[in-house]
Amino acid sequence: MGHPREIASPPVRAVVVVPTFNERENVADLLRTLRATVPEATLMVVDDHSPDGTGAIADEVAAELGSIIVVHRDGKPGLGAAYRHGFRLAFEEGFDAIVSMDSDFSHDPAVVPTMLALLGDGADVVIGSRYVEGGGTKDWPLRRRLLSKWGNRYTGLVLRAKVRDCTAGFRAYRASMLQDIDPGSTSAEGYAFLTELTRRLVRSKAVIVETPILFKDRERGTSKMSGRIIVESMLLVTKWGVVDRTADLRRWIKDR
Ligand SMILES: Nc1nc2c(ncn2[C@@H]2O[C@H](COP(=O)(O)OP(=O)(O)OP(=O)(O)O)[C@@H](O)[C@H]2O)c(=O)[nH]1
Ligand SMILES: [Mg+2]
Repeated sequence: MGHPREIASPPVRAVVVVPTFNERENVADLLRTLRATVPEATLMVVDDHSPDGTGAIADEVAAELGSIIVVHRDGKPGLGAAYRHGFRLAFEEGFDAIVSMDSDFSHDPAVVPTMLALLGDGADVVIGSRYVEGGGTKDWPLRRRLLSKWGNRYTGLVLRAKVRDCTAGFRAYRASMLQDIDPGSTSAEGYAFLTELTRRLVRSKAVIVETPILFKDRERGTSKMSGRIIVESMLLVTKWGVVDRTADLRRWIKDR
């Protein structure tokens, strides 16, 4: 969406933010793979005191590899809260580019360099998209495929966003753009947090580029997806749609 700006400063310092909850079978492999794929990038694990010891494993790998920040969060777990925390730290540390991704290898680390290059070409945000040409999902049960595909269609329609994958968690942001839309003031707990950011990016007229990804179902560990998180997403998207349409109508009445 939009056109890359003519003068783009390539992001210099990048951080990859990875929220984890009970990912002991994935976290070490992921950190090592990321280090090999993007050796210059700092890695940040945001763990919600996973009972399975994910945080301690991340600490060990961090001590071995260096340039890995491990955040051990207290309090109520949640994807939205973990990202709000991680992004705040990334802003404080002054990174130029912030990548977000899942820790279960559904997001292929090999795509990160492409995403950073697209930021360098002038994108404000690069979305790893399942729903642009060349993208897709692999090994997902039909129920998940339908939920994600139609959930995304509904979200795009309601938010009037030309983004095909509004709920994607695999993204690279120009840090200044992400800071402008103020993730700290969002409220969603689950993946609706990502939709909330999409809505703000669209409203801020960010240059959004979608790059195709193949989303693979997790091979190890267990899903954290729940009915509550799905319902939260549907309710919030519908609420945003009503709020936006009401504002449009008010403007229309005022202008007449
Ligand atoms: N810190 C933190 N991370 C979480 C939380 N819930 C999920 N995550 C992480 O967020 C990422 C996405 O969660 P997943 O459970 O893989 O969700 P999903 O990809 O939609 O579903 P599955 O692939 O079916 O498991 C993974 O890296 C999780 O470990 C949470 O409450 N706190
Ligand atoms: Mg997953």
